[in-house]
Amino acid sequence: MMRDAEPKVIRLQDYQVPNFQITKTELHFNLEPTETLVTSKLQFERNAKSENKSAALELHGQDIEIQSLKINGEELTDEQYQVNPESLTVFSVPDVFEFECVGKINPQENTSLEGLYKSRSMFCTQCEAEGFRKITYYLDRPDVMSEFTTTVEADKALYPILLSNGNPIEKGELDNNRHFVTWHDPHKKPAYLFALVAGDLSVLDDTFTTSSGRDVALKIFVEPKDLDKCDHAMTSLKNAMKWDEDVYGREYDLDIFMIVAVDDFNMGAMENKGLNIFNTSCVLAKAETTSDTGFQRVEAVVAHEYFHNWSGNRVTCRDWFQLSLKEGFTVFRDSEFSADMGSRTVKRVEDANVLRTLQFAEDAGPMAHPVQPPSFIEISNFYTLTIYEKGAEVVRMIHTLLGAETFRKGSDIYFAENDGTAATIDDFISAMSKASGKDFTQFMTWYRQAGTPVLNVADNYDAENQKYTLTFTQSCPDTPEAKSEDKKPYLIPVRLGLLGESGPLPLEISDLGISGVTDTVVEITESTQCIEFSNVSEKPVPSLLRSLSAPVKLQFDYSRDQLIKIMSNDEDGFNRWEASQQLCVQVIQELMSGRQSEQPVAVDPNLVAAFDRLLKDDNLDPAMVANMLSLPSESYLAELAEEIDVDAIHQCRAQLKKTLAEELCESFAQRWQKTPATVDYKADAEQIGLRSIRNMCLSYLVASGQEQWFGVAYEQFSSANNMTDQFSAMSALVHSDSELAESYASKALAEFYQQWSEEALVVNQWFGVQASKAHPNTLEQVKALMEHPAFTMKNPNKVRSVIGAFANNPVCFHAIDGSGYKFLADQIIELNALNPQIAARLLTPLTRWKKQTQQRQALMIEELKRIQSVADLSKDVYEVVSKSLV
Ligand code: B3K
Ligand code: ZN
Repeated sequence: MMRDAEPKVIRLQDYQVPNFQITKTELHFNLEPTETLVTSKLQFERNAKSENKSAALELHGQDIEIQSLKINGEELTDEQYQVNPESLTVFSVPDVFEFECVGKINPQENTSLEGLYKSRSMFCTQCEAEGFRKITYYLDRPDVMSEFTTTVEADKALYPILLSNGNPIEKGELDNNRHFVTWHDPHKKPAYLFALVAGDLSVLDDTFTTSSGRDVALKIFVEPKDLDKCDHAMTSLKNAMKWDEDVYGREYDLDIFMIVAVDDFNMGAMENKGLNIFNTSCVLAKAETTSDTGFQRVEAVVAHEYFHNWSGNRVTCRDWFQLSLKEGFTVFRDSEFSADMGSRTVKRVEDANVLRTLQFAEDAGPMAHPVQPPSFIEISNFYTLTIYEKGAEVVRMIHTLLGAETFRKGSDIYFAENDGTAATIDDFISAMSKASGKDFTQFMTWYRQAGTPVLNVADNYDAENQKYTLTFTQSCPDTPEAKSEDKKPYLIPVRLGLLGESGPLPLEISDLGISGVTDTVVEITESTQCIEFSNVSEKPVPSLLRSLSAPVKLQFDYSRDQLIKIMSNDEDGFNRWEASQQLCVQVIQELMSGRQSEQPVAVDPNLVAAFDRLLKDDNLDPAMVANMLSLPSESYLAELAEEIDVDAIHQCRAQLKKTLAEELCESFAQRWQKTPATVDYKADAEQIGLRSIRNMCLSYLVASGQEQWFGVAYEQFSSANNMTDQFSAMSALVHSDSELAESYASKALAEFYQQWSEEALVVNQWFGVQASKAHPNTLEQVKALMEHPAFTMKNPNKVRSVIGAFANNPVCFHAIDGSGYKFLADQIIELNALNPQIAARLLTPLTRWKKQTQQRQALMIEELKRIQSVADLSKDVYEVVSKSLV
């Protein structure tokens, strides 16, 4: 971690093919917590594609104590090689040779959770992106693909289960109560997909028969206490396997597929070939302990990792600049899978919320980067919302432009042409282009430019000639890599329709040969472009960017009447939700200006009436009603603001909620009453919808401040048979700003901990709700929670649920005395030494100072500088902090 010089910038334009390939990789692990011996035998040959025919052998490696180095069985002398902190160079090597290394590593002390480490009592690995080099010296780059054979040897009583990629081919007993298992993976793979697990684990077994009739053994390994929480993950896995066959024609390709759940994990999960390793939070689910969102997350992540078997493993990435090739595509795949398993519109709303609050904010912040970044210092910092979520939106746009059938043809071509290779984003686009005959030259802007495009739309109705014109103007703000004026226009697919008095109007766009439909996609390619509709018999309300057909910020000057019209009449469910959000945004912004000019305004009665109609509408999907009643989040409102006033946002949003609650108390109560409570829990779309509307009503009723509802919420909290209902009730009480609610909330919190103290994931939820409370005491509370016996800085889930939740609690984090910033900076400095990836990730809220008020900016910058001055700053934190101070 120590550096004298500034860390090196790695650039896409400098890419060179590897000088060597490793045809076979044979590994032997002698597992001991503090002294694991790793023996590797690697079959090297010079890469025919490399121009440097006499290149020295340069291997990646870090924190490995070398015991022995051999080439073709001959021990190397000190003069023949050189070791640096991050590499090993052997000066002269033949064209084909065997390299053998015995190295010693210390998994117990590896708190970075990268490479081989211990999570509680088990050994596990995380190699993506560059963790394999902490295990043994290697060409740790994704375009070096090798056939792996791995022997794992360990104490038999402590580690009865020994796993690696592929199929088990040999096992046996050894002296000293040790045993071993040898695994062979027939598929060539890059080192980042290597995995090893050893522990005392229980297993849930099942099988899946592929469409061609092969039986695949499915195994989910967990700690024995969690065996009752694996069924949902198993069902999700089987659904995902079937879906990938049906929708993409992709079959699984090994005889065994394993998932292992571990407690200490930096991310959600990892798609290692045949041996996925998961954060427990993304595998375990049970009605009593897991909320509906938890169930949905398990389903999505299990599917995501499974889908990587094709989009990521069979076809991998040539280099890390191509990361979105596998991640964007796979997120698109998992999102379509979830849409097919549940409600498509609800899933789109959820994805749009994440994109527009979190990804748009990233795109506007100091770490903004294109979906294909041109450079990085630490690749771990680029597992971002832009690579994943925006990358998925870019693939979705291709799907929208081509249509499902042609898109599938393109994906078939992509897999056929690139199977078994390390590919690029251009290879993907070329396959889509072959399938469709479409020229993607302009489309590539989505991969090469950072920033969220703004699409401004104005309309004009010419009643005499029955012509309606929409004028689209696009621009993209400055981002670190380019100025707005130097950016090229995007190809923006805009799905749209026109609403008339009594329903959708037929669309006639003669320039584009469109006629007779009520919904279409137009391609905006110019900086300014007009679309002319003919035979429009009345002035319509345009419904634009339906289903969020492009990841842009749409600006159209809607009147409230128009929004209400879209909200109740649009054919597109997504835009009905979007109109409700915009209406709320307008009303909250109006409250904020009133507050600023000290001339308080009342909540627009039109909004109240629209919400009342929603509550009484029994024809709409309850889940959608709940989404439409859900006010835009504080972070979304902050994203929309030019200058962020966290207190005004919080107070005006709360004021709107309270007003709605008071004025519509009756309607909320009725809807709550008539929505059936859960009897026999299922995590299906129907039940999830009912729970969400019921709990949404309850949260308004509690927000009304009437004590009777505190009692009702407490009663639901105590009697609920599932975590969704239990947690929603507690959460409503905790977040109430009424003093009367406090005693109910603290009673619930105490009982909740009592009940769930043995369930780590539930305790994390308990941490999170307390750290998210908008209250002057929250920071003190957070500090106390960090002293709680269940808290440890070494577990990323705990860190996220206490420190992460606090840093994303706008009012408390941005406390005007700077205490929130100072607190976060202190934690980052501590985490920098323990787990650099988590430290860098947690730093994000502090880097977003540009839109804060001047006073806050100064305080935030001061803390960033304090972090920057720390000796031994990891590359991860260095990159984020230095980019945010530019
Ligand atoms: N590919 C992994 C992410 C690994 C992150 C490494 N820092 C999980 C996923 O996207 O499926
Ligand atoms: Zn992924």
